[in-house]
Amino acid sequence: MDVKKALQIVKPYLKPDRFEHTKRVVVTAVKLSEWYGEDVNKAEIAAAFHDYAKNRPKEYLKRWITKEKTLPKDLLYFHHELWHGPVGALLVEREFGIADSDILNAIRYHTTGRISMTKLEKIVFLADYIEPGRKFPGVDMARSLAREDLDQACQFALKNTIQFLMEKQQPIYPDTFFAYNDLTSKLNR
Ligand code: DGI
Ligand code: FE
Ligand code: FE
Repeated sequence: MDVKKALQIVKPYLKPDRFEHTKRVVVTAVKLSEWYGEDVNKAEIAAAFHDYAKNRPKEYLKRWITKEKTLPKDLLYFHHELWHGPVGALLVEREFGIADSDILNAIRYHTTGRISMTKLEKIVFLADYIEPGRKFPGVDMARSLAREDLDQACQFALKNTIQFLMEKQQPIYPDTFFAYNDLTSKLNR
């Protein structure tokens, strides 16, 4: 599939600003792929679909997680923001026949991260975090690290998110800690 087709598919499912965000994530993911030697088409497709399920009703996402054997039930005990990645990956696989597991995992884990992320997973995770429309404390640091080192940039983004959630007394999904710990021990070796 080419990226134009992917964007054409997702457009009707997304609110206008979400679609604009998606296009910026595509552009950012392409840039990161060129810098870090990832397959540009894979990055474009994963980025185009990463928020495919974002604007579905909470109850709809919950129903998928409850019914579908392959989706982790513990998601239901955490913030509903975490549901659109795993459900999105499942829908994209079923509805459009996208079979590349790396692309599906990049969609699935784009919010939380996880242990042993692939280059593509890191690129989509980071592109989502630093796309030019993002404005929050730390985003400029993340952007500058993104030019230097993919792992350092992802580790910083994870740390910043963990700190942000802790400040708000929010629970943190274990995969986010696994991702942070994994990159941190790699970087300290
Ligand atoms: O879908 P987007 O808005 O583009 O971005 P996203 O999929 O990264 O969603 C990010 C939101 O998820 C952000 O506001 C933080 C929130 N969140 C809630 N619990 C967790 C979490 N993010 C992570 N990484 N881990 C959590 O446990
Ligand atoms: Fe998202
Ligand atoms: Fe996003």
